[in-house]
Amino acid sequence: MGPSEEELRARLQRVGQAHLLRFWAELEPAQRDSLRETLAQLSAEELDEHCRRAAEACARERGGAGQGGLDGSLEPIPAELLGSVCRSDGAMLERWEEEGLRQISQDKVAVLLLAGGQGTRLGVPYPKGMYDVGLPSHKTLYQIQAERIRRVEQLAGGRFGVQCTIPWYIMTSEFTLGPTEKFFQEHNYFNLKKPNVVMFEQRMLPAVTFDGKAILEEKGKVALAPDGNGGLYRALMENKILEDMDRRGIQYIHVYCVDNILVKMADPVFIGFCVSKGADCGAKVVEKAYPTEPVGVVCRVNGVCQVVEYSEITLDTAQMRNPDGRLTYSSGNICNHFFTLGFLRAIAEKFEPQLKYHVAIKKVPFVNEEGNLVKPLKPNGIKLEKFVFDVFQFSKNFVAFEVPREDEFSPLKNADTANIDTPTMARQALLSQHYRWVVKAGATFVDASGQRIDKKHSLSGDEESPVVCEISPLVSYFGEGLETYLKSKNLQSPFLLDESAAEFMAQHE
Ligand code: UD2
Repeated sequence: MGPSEEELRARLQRVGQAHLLRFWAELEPAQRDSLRETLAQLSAEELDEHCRRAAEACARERGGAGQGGLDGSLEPIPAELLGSVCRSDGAMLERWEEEGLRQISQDKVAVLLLAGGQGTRLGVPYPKGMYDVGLPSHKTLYQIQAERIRRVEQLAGGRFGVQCTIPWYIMTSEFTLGPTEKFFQEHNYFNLKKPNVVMFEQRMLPAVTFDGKAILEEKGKVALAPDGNGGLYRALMENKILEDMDRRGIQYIHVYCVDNILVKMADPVFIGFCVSKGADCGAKVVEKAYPTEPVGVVCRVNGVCQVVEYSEITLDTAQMRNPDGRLTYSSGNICNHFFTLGFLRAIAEKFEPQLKYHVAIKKVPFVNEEGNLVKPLKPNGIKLEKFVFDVFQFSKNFVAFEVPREDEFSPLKNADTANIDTPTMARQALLSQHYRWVVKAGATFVDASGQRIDKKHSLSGDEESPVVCEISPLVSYFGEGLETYLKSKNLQSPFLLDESAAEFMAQHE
């Protein structure tokens, strides 16, 4: 039993939020319980603080303080902290890969997926990880990621002659936990062992009006939103995830966001690079494609490494170029981070309260005083979010690692009606990559009459693949090992190399 109506009303009245009980008399007992439960998650004082903070931050932002405030203090990230795939020789890349595989083979590496977002821009009513971008296999993002985990476990285990496991931690929110769990159950956890897939939930916070009132989205329901992907650190603590990692002997964690179809799960090269540099915190970056691309930039602010989000940098700064024509702030964040367990512990136990809240101003549906549902045409509500990368400032040894965009970054953000980051673009990015792998492995695509379709040995990142060619992650994680099946073979489009096709091809050399 929670507090009585009178108690609840008195508490809310004290902090100017009694409107949340406006329709109490009309609510069914179950609705009352649920409202009581939501309100119990924050004390009246916490609710008051949250609402004030939101209104103040929003007033500052609307007064123009958010944009440009940082410009004078920015510097690009120093070259010595920035590793790069393109600028490193093959032997070095192999050494990093070997180091990463060694750590994986010793069960010291975990992956952690940030999957609590609402995916509003994509506009589907289910979690983004369940999205099928229309590959020939119709695999969803979750399935692709699960299979990459299995393959990289095999690669590391094979290299060092052991069996090894990469646990998969998945941060969800009230919106995504139920459907994600159900989806994994229905797909038998994509043949991963269930105890090695650990789902946990981040916190939700009320959306607030510009004058500091929590919003009712239904008569008995407060409008809540996840507290941003930086809610991770609090969620790690509240769900005792760091203890779980410690029990398993995990030392290194690869954190990534759900929507990048090219994500290299537990990327051995990135992990090996970070471990070799003795880093406690690292970020993968790609060279920004154009000034207004919606990615944060990794840079220094007053001498401290951090990400400045795309919404928080001015156009003038985003457009600055070096004499060689490259963007001055070119290290685009792709939401792929490396953390040591020790670093995560320090954040969770000590620094988390210092992480700043970012303001998102959104259209939040609400019930008006008459009890009617209103879908606002203009933004009316404030959501406060923490960002996962805001912890870089606490790192003792931060590194960044630049990777080729065409191999590692194609995020699914928008529906196909948009110009960028759409399902079609994600599908094309993967098919082009697989086509490049297949050509490199020595195969040729021919049409029905045996004519060669394309002689080119490599495609540049934004070129469309001339054929439909998909390789299962269970067969190849990063293009490795394909010669065995494909050398000197003539193939026809559409071509799908899954485990059974690979077995067949290996037997019919
Ligand atoms: C993220 C990065 C941006 C850039 C871009 C590249 C942040 C804050 N920004 O921007 O710098 O790298 O990705 O694609 O990281 N999520 C949660 N809980 C939440 C909100 C989001 O788990 O409360 C997850 C979400 O499910 C997704 C990831 O965080 O996996 C990124 O979220 P987003 O799509 O809202 O971030 P975006 O594209 O604005």
